[in-house]
Amino acid sequence: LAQAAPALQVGSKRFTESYLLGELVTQTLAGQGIAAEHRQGLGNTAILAAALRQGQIDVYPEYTGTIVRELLHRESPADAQAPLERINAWLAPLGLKAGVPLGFNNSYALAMREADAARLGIATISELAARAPALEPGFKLGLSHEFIARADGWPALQRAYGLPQKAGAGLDHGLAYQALASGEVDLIDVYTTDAQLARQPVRVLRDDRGFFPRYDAVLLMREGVDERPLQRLAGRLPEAAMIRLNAAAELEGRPFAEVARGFLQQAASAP
Ligand code: PBE
Repeated sequence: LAQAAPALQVGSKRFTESYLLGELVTQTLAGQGIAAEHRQGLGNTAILAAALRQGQIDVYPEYTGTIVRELLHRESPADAQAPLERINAWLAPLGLKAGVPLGFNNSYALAMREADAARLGIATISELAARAPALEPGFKLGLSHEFIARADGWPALQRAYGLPQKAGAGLDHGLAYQALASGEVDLIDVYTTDAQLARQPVRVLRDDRGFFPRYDAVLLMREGVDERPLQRLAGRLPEAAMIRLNAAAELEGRPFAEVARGFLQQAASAP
């Protein structure tokens, strides 16, 4: 008797977009009769990468800049812009590969309340560094835990721009906009596909020194995973489409599985 193949284990990180992409992957497989299970919100990047390498999961949504900087520890600016074939040559010794570029970039950025940014004349990260002496002594950063600790996060950004501010205690990214709006903190790190960016009076500071690499969304998987059934997701998510899905889940409170199903049904009937 042939044994049924074990269900493919799909992972996701603990933020809205990752949950949604994990659902899209799981449902795309299931729709083709491939058993798949979504292990939702397992943790941060380090935890997902370890789970993948240890075979606890088979695939999860990841971002090119995150792969190059955080997983491969390659620091040169050129490496972060490397095409997928190069990235895959670096991933091969780890038994991993990246594929199925989804169609959008989701970068880290810094943001302030619009009113403060306007009053202080801060539009770029360089200006944030230059105006530091003019900021109230209580000017408080509300950075997400992962951003504070990452190779492509706060410590390196601080060095690149000479930012004198202290990182302070980390917060959960899901709470950052609320903390900024209430005045509890004055500066947060954002993800550029966050749905709240369009709904709140915040100013995203221009990365005028080009510190952040591209973070193109891809699927990171174990070498043995057949990526062909997932190819139908390739290029299907332009940035605006991803922001809409994030809004449906985060602002309208719709369940991830339902938002993903709606998207896939629409995609199936589109040319
Ligand atoms: N990002 C930007 C990060 C979080 C914000 C999506 C590239 C990541 O998950 O790697």
